[in-house]
Amino acid sequence: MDRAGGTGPGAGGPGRAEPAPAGAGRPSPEARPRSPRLTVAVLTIFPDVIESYVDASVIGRARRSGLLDISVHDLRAAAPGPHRSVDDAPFGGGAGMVLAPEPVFDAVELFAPPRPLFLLSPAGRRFDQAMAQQLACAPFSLLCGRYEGVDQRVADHLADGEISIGDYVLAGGELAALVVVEAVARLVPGVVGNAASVVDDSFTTGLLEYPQYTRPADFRGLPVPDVLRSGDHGKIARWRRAEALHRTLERRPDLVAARGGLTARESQLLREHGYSVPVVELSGADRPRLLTDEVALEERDLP
Ligand code: JCQ
Repeated sequence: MDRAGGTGPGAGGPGRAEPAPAGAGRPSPEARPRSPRLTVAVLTIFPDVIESYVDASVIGRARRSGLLDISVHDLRAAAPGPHRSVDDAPFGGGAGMVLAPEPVFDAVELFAPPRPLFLLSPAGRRFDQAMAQQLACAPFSLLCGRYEGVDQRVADHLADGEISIGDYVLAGGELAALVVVEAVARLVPGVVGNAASVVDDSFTTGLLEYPQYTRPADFRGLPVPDVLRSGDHGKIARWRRAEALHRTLERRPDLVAARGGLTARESQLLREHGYSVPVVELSGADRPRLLTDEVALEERDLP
């Protein structure tokens, strides 16, 4: 997904000025901040898994530049014995093993990771963009569970909270921790090249993103929409807004409902772009209320 700033279609279009280079008006990527803009610690029995992904991704570049302080700690570090075992059979019986409290408490006492410390768990609070934005503001730590579970005393008396990345079960918290680290890290100014791309994101605007195209203008007979090659930036912005609204209505009507439905201007914009507008119940001239269930089921064609 690497994109060099200012080299895409339209940047060097005929008769148009080059856009400002990415990073204009901001410190260059090489300018190191005196202190990191975000500190995160990850505790895991697979530190190499976390390290290798972090190193290979955009997070690694930001870490090397001093923007991010990401430390990865081995939960086995404090575990005794030649086997450094961290798990044991569950009291009361049952399948599988449980991550024992002692190595986890010992590791937290040894490494003193920044608080709050969150356990990754399917039983946690659901991670979303709003949580990512909150986490991007201050140091925190992530504890990766494994096996069939983690001794409850870890959640009750060591962790400050539990985070779930979704309603499914992983073999361990490592992938969940990487999801959280990446979603949070890219919100830290300077970690991704273009600050606008973070602001325009889905879930920040409350809408899914509009479709994107790059060269060639015709790929195996599949054309790029003419409007994007028109050079009319007002028209392009309106088309993108209409596409984002249309997609979100089709695929995630819950997101439209969560932002209070469509405004009269948004309904108008959809109609101007040839889209039908879902049945709405007017509850105010400016922000008509949209009946979520009807969005998917009933669409009414308007002139
Ligand atoms: C995180 N969504 C799923 C697996 C037990 C804490 O106990 C457990 C943790 C895991 C790893 O995390 C997940 C997960 N968000 O599976 C089993």
